[in-house]
Amino acid sequence: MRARPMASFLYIASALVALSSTHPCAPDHDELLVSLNKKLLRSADEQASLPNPSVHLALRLSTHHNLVKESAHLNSLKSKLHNDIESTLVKEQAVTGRLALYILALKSSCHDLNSLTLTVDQKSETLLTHLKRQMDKEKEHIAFSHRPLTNYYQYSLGILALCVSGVRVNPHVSNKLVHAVENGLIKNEDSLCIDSLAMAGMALQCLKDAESAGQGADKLGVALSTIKQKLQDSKRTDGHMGNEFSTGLAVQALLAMGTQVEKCSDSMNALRADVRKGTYHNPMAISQVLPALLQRSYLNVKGKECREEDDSLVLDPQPQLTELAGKTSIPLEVEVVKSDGKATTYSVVVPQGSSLLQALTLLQEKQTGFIFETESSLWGPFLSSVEREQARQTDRRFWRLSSDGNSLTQGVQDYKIDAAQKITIKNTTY
Ligand code: B12
Repeated sequence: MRARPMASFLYIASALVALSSTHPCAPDHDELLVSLNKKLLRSADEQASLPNPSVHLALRLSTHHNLVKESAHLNSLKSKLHNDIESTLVKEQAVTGRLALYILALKSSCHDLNSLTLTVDQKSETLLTHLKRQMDKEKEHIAFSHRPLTNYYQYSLGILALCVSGVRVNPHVSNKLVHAVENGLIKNEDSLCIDSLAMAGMALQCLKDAESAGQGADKLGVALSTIKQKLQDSKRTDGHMGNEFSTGLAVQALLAMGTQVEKCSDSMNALRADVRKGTYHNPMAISQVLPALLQRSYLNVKGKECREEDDSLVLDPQPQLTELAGKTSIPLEVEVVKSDGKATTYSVVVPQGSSLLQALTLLQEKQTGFIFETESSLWGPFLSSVEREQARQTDRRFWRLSSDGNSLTQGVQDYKIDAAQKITIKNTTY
């Protein structure tokens, strides 16, 4: 039989193209991306009391879109979140992180930022003017008490939002972040500092790219190297940096800082492994992981043009959830340690698979004296008061959650009780 060189060449070439569109390390990569993207779109579609700007940002940074639903979500941000931020400003409470995320979300939809204003004391000013003012307050607070009004995560988000919007950032503001990085002041408990360092990395990289750093350029470069090193050093044997919930931001930061994070790298494999396990169901978690898996970062908002976008993402009908009857009962001990060190232990039996929130509600209903309250946040309910004792952020205190001595990596709504254990809720300083 005569060989047909042209046909063989075409065959090999098309096989190579097919191979390059899947990944040798993860043939299901694209499938996982679409599943996360759909979960995020579904969360945006549900009429939440407060639409989440981080969800919008991630939807807009994606390659697949549902333009009608994204535009409806944008409108909802412009009414509900806008009003929420305005009323927080009226109460003179810090709103740096939310305002920054709102600006990033608007930018990601190519919305004209100057067309929106926030009105406080009958004075209407643009969002960017308000953010600049928030950042000045944060900076004054650092000068006065060595820490921001909110935290370094939100401080970095503030710089990032101003920078990607093309606003010159006051060098005194950016210097305070560089100083915090260089002096190891960005520390939260456990791995929480990886998220904050990652956000600082994206903010400082944006400043470096804008070349507005002037004389501070050298210092910026040093701080960026420090962050890069710390992120790389935080890598666990399973490939996660910090923990499952900080890796997305850490990957985004490394990409923004010009470090190659290949699709088959340890960290990407670790993220995909957790997508398969279903670890990322909280919309806030998905919103931080999806851009990383797409090898994008929040810095990509800067050059976004919103032209000729794909419009192929559709939501499948939601599967009916059937309650499993006859669940196993799990005995749970709940220890509360108040600020004076006094500890009380309670017992409760809960159906296997209950959330910690459901377990605490059952315990409260038993009227043993245990009572609690939560406050809503972008991550879900935040435990704020236990046995009438508040752990206030203004006092740098919070109710720290742990199970058999290990700090929880999820909050009360997401953490599921699958086996007998002792939950400790301790009023802690940070
Ligand atoms: C700073 C921070 C804290 C600070 C917040 C106070 C402050 N003023 O600094 C403190 C130390 C109190 C804290 C506590 C906890 N945190 Co925290 N925190 C963060 C961090 C680094 C930034 C949050 C932020 O400012 N966001 C910006 C603004 C715009 O969003 P926001 O929703 O308005 O912000 C508020 C909430 O996020 C809330 N908050 C902070 N952490 C958590 C955690 C949960 C589960 C909830 C519901 C709310 C919440 O505090 C923020 C400030 O008011 C994030 C990192 C990240 N990737 O998001 C982790 C992060 C959200 N925290 C996390 C965790 C696990 C906790 C704890 C459950 C730890 C523990 N073992 O107790 C507790 C919450 C317990 C409780 N009482 O309900 C995880 C959540 C992962 C998940 N899947 O749920 C993250 C992602 C860190 C990580 N990589 O593990 N946290």
